[in-house]
Amino acid sequence: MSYVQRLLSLFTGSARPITFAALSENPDPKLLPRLDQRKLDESALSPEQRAWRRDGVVILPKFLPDDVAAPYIARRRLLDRPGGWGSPVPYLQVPELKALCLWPPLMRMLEHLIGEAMLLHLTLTGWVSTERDWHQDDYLNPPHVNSWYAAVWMALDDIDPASGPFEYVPGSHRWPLLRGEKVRSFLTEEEISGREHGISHWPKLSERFVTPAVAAEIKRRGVTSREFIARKGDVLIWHGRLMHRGSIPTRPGLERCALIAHYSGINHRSDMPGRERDENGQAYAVFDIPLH
Ligand SMILES: O=C(O)CCC(=O)C(=O)O
Ligand SMILES: [Fe+2]
Repeated sequence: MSYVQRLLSLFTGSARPITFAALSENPDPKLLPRLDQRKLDESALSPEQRAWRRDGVVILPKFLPDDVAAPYIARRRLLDRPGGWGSPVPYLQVPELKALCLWPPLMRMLEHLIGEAMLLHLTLTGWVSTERDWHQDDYLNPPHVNSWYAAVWMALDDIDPASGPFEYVPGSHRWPLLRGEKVRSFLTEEEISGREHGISHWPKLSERFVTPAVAAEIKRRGVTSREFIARKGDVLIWHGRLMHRGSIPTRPGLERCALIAHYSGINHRSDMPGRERDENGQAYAVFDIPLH
């Protein structure tokens, strides 16, 4: 929508709230992973695959052994910055981070859920909540990613409920999918093209109408959300279409000692041609982004 059109709609009083329906669609089921198919023989599925299908999350208590997480925790503690590295891909320069994100049992679990080997391409290393309000991650990616996507929330210490835990709506991975193209149609050209350090502005700018649209949809459906109050070593894996947020801490500044890593199906990221493999054969995307 152009600036003039928006201005006009304000004057004519036709500015209605933008609904979730206007921002989302049902993707072609043929393009979705096996566990997202409506019809499926569930008898042969593992408990984790059933949970994934039912809830859009898998919770793995005490999945990370202390000695696997310890090298990264020690390295991250040296960085005296609650927000973590500014780079979206610090795993390129921090070997302890890369090793933890590509830990083979975790990678095997991701493949077990998505149905193909996964490619690491984003990490969030802050030890505070992102405070990013309701969204599905999938729409922040190109449309062909289409649920060939998973993100992992690793508790590196016991999580205080006042620190702004991860919050999600179980089963919302079966809702229609927010689409970047639809979201951008409500922004101006300048808002869409704006970038800083190679990062687009539109996801942040669109929160002003995406957040209320999703909040209204949650209310309309009468569903309740859940918080992940994790103990050290617990892991939560969530679906690219799951509605979730980093909740607002009730005690601001309280440490939330977690690592978040995002992955896509290795055959579904033609937009990320630069890749390498670690010594275990696990794949990660390579970008020309220095550590910062
Ligand atoms: O802060 C959080 O727990 C949520 C982070 C998030 O939305 C994401 O990593 O996609
Ligand atoms: Fe997210």
